[in-house]
Amino acid sequence: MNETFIALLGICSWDVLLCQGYIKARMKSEEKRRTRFHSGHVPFSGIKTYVDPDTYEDPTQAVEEFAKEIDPSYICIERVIGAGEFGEVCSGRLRKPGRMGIAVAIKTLKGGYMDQQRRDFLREASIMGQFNNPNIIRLEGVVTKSRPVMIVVEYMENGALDSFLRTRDGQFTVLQLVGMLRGIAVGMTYLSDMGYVHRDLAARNILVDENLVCKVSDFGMSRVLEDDSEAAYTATGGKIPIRWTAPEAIAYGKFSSASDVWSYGIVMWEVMSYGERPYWEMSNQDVILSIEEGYRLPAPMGCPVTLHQLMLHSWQKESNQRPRFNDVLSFLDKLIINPSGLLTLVNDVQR
Ligand code: ACK
Repeated sequence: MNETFIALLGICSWDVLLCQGYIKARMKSEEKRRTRFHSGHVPFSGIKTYVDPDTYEDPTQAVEEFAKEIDPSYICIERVIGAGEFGEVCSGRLRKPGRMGIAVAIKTLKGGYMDQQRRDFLREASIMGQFNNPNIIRLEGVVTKSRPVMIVVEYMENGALDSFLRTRDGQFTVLQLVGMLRGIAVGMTYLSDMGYVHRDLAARNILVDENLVCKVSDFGMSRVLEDDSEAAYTATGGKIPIRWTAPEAIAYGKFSSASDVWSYGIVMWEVMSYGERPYWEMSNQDVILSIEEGYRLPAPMGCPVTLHQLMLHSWQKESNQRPRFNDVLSFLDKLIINPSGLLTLVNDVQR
């Protein structure tokens, strides 16, 4: 890939090299996994698997194991950029001795919290700290030994993907949008390989950096979706972001990487429509009923036919009929290498 083409995609050549290395490494371990599986051995991918912090008797141990403690004097908070369920989200700088300062986002736990709230807050750090991928938000560390308790992560200049796209309607090429989707697919392939199910994949939970690199974030909520304003209670008492969630996960709580693929299809739709709300003003109940009757979101304006087909594929009722994340990724890679597959737009076909 040449430099201009890479710049067009909004990813740097280093990322491409990393990703190419990653693709090869992953293919090898995927082969190993298949061989082991077919020869009757317990499948073991060779890729590190994610450890659920809830399996620790004392969840603070999980934090100690997976997150570095940061000396609070290294952190300089600059301004408040948002509000989370547990407290403010700020931007600032992390200056470790002998290192260049870096821009960071700092999530704080507001005072007067209960022990359980502190555990729930730090749960995200013990999940994030296990991941190491260019398309997953990087955890810098935590402050737990002094107040306020903080989670420090890399700073993403363009904030959340949904609002980012809404304020830039029509300003990117299809190839740039596909580059963003590819980044998310890289992150999700990594998570599914590690056996981690996100459960709340949506454009609002993707962060965008200054080079348009998209990274998956919001890991605290894989168990409880308290923090997501889109999450609504279902008949079975679970709290679920209905519009983004696969029918089997809504109906009987069957969350899996295949249900994350369904959500990925919705993210594709959000990206190609520049942050439009999925199913517009339909009520959650109507969304559930329409999906059950076979209705699926139509292609956004100007969307290539191939991309809408991929969305429809990821919204198959039967979860085992959906593509896996590595299939999605190779499909997008092929389109990026040969963008002629992006030329036919749905509107042309309809005309
Ligand atoms: O769209 P935003 O600016 O991006 O508003 C939300 C807000 O904080 C509340 O979550 C922003 N935010 C969260 N994490 C980060 C981060 N790592 N870098 C930059 N902004 C962030 C998010």
